[in-house]
Amino acid sequence: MPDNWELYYWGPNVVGRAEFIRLIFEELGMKYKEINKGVPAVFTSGQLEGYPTRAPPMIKNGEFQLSQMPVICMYLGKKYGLYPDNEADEYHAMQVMATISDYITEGRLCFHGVNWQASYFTQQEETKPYIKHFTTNRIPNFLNHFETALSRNDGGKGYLFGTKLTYVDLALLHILRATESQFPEEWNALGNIPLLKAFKVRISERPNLAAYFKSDRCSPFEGNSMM
Ligand SMILES: N[C@@H](CCC(=O)N[C@@H](CS)C(=O)NCC(=O)O)C(=O)O
Repeated sequence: MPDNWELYYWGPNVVGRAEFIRLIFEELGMKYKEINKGVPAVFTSGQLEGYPTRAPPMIKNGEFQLSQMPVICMYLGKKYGLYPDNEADEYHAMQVMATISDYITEGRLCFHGVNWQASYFTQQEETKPYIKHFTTNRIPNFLNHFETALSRNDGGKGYLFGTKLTYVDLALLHILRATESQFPEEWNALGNIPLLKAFKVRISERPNLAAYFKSDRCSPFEGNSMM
């Protein structure tokens, strides 16, 4: 039976954590159906059948459903060949994926420093120092680390691991696009991440991804949070 994936999120027009998963399906040229359950309460209340999911994104194929974005990416990467080919790279890829998850969590937190669940627009003034701290200290800290990780494979001219694209390259692409979009001044001022900047251009130009970015399936970043 062919795989028939559904992607559950806040909506097809919301970029967020679902985008990591969309990039995998798009790169693979796989069809997927977006299901908008509207509010996370649908997940926490246990209204969904099948294995419990606390918060979106979630993927579903037949009886099988899975949440936690980094785990979904690893699962799809392994299943469809976007995966490192040796054990050391396999676990280093998981390490980078976990660090990417830390980065977006910190990035989101700084826009919601007063109330994690309330809209940014209710805490715009109070969050200014948190955002400043993130852009001044944390963006360079994380991106310098990713620059170093990339440089360790083939001088940083190809992929993070080995000689082919993996799920973690796509995740790295997403956070670089998000960072440039949300913090253009800081992004442009970052002079010490040349490999990451070239990587972002190079991976974005892959035919399926380039077509996706031009399509109406790809929504713009909202501009009021990390992504
Ligand atoms: N660690 C989880 C975080 C999931 C998460 O925070 N989902 C957001 C949307 S991007 C949400 O709806 N959260 C509701 C909640 O946590 O109650 C992941 O990476 O998937």
